[in-house]
This record gives sequence, C-alpha cells and structure tokens, in this order.
Amino acid sequence: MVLKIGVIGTGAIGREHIDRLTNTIAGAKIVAVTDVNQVAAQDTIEMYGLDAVVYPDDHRLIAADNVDAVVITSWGPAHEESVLAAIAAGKAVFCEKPLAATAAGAKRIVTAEMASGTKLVQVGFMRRYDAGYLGLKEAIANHAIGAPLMVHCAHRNPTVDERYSTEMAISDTLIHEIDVLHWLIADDYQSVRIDFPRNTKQAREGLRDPQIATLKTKNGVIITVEIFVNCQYGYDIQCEIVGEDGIVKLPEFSNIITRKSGQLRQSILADWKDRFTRAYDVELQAFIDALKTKGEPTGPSAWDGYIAAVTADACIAAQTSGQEEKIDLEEMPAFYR
Ligand code: NAI
Ligand code: NAD
Ligand code: ISE
Repeated sequence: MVLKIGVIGTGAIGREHIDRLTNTIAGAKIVAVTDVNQVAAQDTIEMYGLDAVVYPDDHRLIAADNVDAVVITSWGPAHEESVLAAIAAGKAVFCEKPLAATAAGAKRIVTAEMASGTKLVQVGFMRRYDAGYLGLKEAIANHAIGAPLMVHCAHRNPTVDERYSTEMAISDTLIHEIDVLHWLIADDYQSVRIDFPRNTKQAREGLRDPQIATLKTKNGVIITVEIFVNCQYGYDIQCEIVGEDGIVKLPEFSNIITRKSGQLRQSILADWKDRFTRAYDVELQAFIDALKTKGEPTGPSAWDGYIAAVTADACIAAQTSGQEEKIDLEEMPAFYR
C-alpha cells in the first residue's frame, strides 16, 4: 500500500522532503502540495515531476479525500494552525520543528491530540535518528562513561538570511539541542540562562550572535550550547558528554583527507541539508512505516514538541531577563507513555 501525502510549504526543506519522499523513501507518494507562495508550489511540482495537485491553502489540502497523511514544512509560526487542522480531520501529520511557536500553542496541539484519542503527530527532531547521536545514547545507556556530569555543544551555521532573529536562535536553531540532549542523557531540564558574548561583525544589525545557553538538569548536569549562526566557515555541530569515567563525543562528519603541497586537508560541510541527510531519510521512512504497520507514528511526539516549546519559552525569557529562568514541565500524560 502506498501512503498518499500532502505537503504544506514548498521552501527549502519542503523540497528536500518532497525529493526524498519521491525518490528515496519506500511506500509514499506526494499527491498534493500547497504554499502561501502558490508559484513556489507549482514550480515544485514541475521540478520533481510530481503527479500532484496544488491546493490554495493548508485547510483544503488537509480536507482532500485522497490525502492520507500530511507533511508540514511551512514557516514555524504557521505550524500550529496546520497541525490542529490535521488532527481535526483525523489525519496523521509529520511537522517540522518547531511544533508550535509557543508552549501555549504546543499545549493546544497536545490537548487536541489526546481528545482525538489517537496518536497522529510526529515532530521533525531528526537528530534522534542520526548515527552519531544514537552512538552517544548507547554509550551512556551502557554506562561506558559513568554518570554524565557536563555536556558541551556547539551549533554553528555559516550564515542566516535577513528574516532570522535573535529569538530564532532559540526557536529555530537551539531547539534541536533542546530536544536531543534531554533524550540523550535521560534527564529533565530545570533552568536556563542565556549569555551574549561580544557580537560578531558578520551579524545583520539587531541580531545578537553568538549566544551561549547554559541549561541545568534535575540530576545536576550542566549543559552549555554555543549558538553561532554567522560563523562563516561551515555548518558545524559538536556535542561532547563528560562523564565520571570518560568522555564521548560526536564524530566529525567523514570526508576524504588530502595530503598536498605541504598540507593535510579535510573539507567540512557548509549546509545543514548535507549534515543530516541520512537522519532525515530514516525519520521519514520510520513515519511512513509506522503508519502502515501500527496505524500511528512512533517517532518524536507532540509531547516532545511541547517539552521543547516550554524550554524554548524559558530560553527566550532568559534572553531578555539576563537571569536564570526556571523550566516548569508538567508530568507526561499516560497517553504519551
Ligand atoms: P523556507 O522559508 O525555505 O520555506 C517555507 C515555505 O513555507 C515557504 O515556501 C513559504 O512560502 C511556505 N509557507 C509559510 N507559511 C505557509 C503557510 N501557512 N501555508 C503554506 N505555506 C507556507 O523555510 P525552510 O528552511 O524550508 O524551513 C521550513 C521549516 O522547516 C521550518 O519550520 C524550519 O524550522 C524547518 N527546518 C527544519 C530543518 C531540520 O533540520 N529539521 C532544517 C530546515 C528547516
Ligand atoms: P523556507 O522559508 O525555505 O520555506 C518555508 C515555506 O513555507 C515557504 O515556501 C513559505 O512560502 C511556506 N509557507 C509559510 N507559511 C505557510 C503556510 N501557512 N501555508 C503554506 N505554506 C507556507 O523555510 P525552510 O528552511 O524550508 O524551513 C521550513 C521549516 O522547516 C521551518 O519550520 C524550519 O524550522 C524547518 N527546518 C528544519 C530543518 C531540520 O533540520 N529539521 C532544517 C531546515 C528547516
Ligand atoms: C534550520 O531551520 C535548521 O533546522 C537547521 O538544522 C539549523 O542548523 C538552522 O540553524 C535552522 O535555521
């Protein structure tokens, strides 16, 4: 059986996911697309030779009889409305991060999903499918380095476009670490503080870059994440966990090493699209397979999206207060256990 998919948002990652759903992943077919920029939606159909219909908006795409499941790759602030419409229609939905722009919005989604009585939502936290992070998780679970004490991370992008704001360093960028790190060390966040080092001259006016987030967990682990989105030199994701008995670290992305002209050289990646290609493939294949075999998604849930949104709200409050802000998470409902 082939699952018929409607895609909302045909920008950068929308096209990436359409390409993989069409050419890499088994068991899915794109039958519908929409974008507030209708020309972009039409161009996408032609670009990938899709046998699909362009709908005027998300609501009409979700309502279409031949759409079995929905993939949301629109801008973050548009996600909540589309996810709620998919839940109301009883259709499974894969939503790119963030699930919603605020914790209140994510809570509305959780409430609607629980009221529907069926798990329908998977959030695009693809790092949980990355071989490097899975290796770190296994090492911690096997007590290879004893109890984790500290985590040091960096999330660096070469540049960002003019729409990117100081808050987006949290809601668009740090959100990946927010999700993956508590999952990795099986702990809960308790507080966060954000510090701003001297600003880079490469940032557009008004954008605070870089930033350093310091998160503390209930078990007393201290996590530092450098977010630097105008680092110029490449796309660089670092994560090192310091434990009582040793250290584990993400591997460098593998690339050939060249010895030439008195130099030892290895290129690094420049684009997020290349760093997590395999993880995106695996997460979307898992979404499709779970719908077929279990009738519901089994990946990162709306509750995971809610945890990330509560934490992101506290980080954004910490950006302006300059203080340590508490992260108050509710007990996970039985529905999500
Ligand atoms: P983009 O700006 O390239 O594309 C967004 C598209 O959505 C645009 O074509 C826009 O016209 C459309 N759109 C916006 N609101 C819409 C609405 N209400 N209905 C229909 N279409 C709408 O953005 P990009 O980089 O593709 O990011 C999209 C989403 O994917 C964001 O939530 C972003 O955080 C996420 N993302 C996730 C990544 C990951 O590693 N998981 C990487 C890049 C983006
Ligand atoms: P983009 O700006 O390239 O594309 C977004 C598209 O959505 C645009 O074409 C826009 O016209 C369209 N759009 C916006 N609102 C819409 C709406 N209400 N209905 C229909 N279309 C709408 O952005 P992008 O880089 O593709 O990012 C899109 C989303 O994907 C964001 O949420 C982003 O955080 C996420 N993202 C995730 C990753 C990842 O690594 N998981 C990477 C990139 C982007
Ligand atoms: C983008 O939306 C992503 O999700 C990328 O993975 C991240 O590195 C980047 O900072 C975001 O803007």
